[in-house]
Amino acid sequence: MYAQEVKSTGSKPKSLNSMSAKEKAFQEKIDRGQRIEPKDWMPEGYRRTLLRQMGQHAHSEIVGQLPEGNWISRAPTLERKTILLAKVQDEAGHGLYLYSAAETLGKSRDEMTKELLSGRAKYSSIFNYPTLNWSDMGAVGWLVDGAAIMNQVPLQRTSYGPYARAMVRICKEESFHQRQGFDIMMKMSFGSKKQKAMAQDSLNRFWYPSLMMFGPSDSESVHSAQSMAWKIKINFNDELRQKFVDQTAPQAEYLGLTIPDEKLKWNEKTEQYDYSEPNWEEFFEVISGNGPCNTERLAARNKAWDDGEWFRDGLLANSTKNQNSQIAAE
Ligand code: BYC
Repeated sequence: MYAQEVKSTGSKPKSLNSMSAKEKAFQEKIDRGQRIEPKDWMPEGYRRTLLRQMGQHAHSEIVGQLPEGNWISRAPTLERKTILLAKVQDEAGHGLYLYSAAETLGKSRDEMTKELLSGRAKYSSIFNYPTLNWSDMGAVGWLVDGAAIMNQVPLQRTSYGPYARAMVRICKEESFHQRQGFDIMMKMSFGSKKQKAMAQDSLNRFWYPSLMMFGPSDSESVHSAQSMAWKIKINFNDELRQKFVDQTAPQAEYLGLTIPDEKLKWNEKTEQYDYSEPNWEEFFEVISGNGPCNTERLAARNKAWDDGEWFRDGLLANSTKNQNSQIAAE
């Protein structure tokens, strides 16, 4: 019950020579850096890939509210509580922009929601890990939002207009989220011994799951080649993961915390950090529905959907009534 059940399949991009005239013109438009808009012709595969990625992205924002929502009522001060509340509200907004942008491709938000609730759609692996203490709010903001920004800033240049435009505001808000997380980490790391130990424990638990957010290693990524040819995706998974490690390692050092990786070391030759890969077996288990919190997360979303039925019905009845009285007045 409530497991994610989607099997990944991807196909290699066609060469220009083997494309139909329409496909070729479409690819050349993308290669020139022009945007694709909802009413433009597009290959069915392009539409499906976008719907898959944007749908997963929207679901991640919505499910991503759960691990943090868990701490709103237990935030240590009123100020921290209002900040966290604002952040969680932002995530809801991101989900809504993304569903709206995806709807321009001809699939309704209700359909996408049903795919999430039934376990037919994926959402980010990271949200299947529990948030056990307040310091996890710091680690989530610092690492999870940090990884999200690394992946999402390039998506502002993605080829599909509505997606690229939605990403602009999302990225601005995500960067506030990342800073609030780092601020919590500073308070904890420079606080009492006990607080510092909590911060270290959060880093230990969230480090590898954050690295997994960038997706499997390039050799295992089934969609990268075609998605990059269509500029739905701008960077390879490993490229962004490396950038994230390079950005985060000095921040951990500043905090006086230790990244749980004995191999992590600055490499003078490559001018980047060497680091250990996450446990990919664990990643594939989590995205197949067998992570620590998959069942709990989908059960919570299903409950929210069921509990909100009376409200959706009320809105619909009110809108039908308004429409009918408008028609009667005309
Ligand atoms: N979790 O061929 P690949 C956020 C799936 S943060 C779950 O490399 P692709 C937030 C992948 O979908 C996160 N599944 O795929 C932050 C595919 O399965 P399907 C949301 C994953 O699409 C803080 C299969 O593995 N961000 O929003 O080229 C608070 C093979 O992978 C994951 C986005 O969604 C994963 N980590 O690349 C609140 C950004 N990684 O579809 C919210 C947009 C891979 O064949 N998305 N898979 O069944 C992307 O940039 C890309 O979709 C990915 C994956 C880099 C994630």
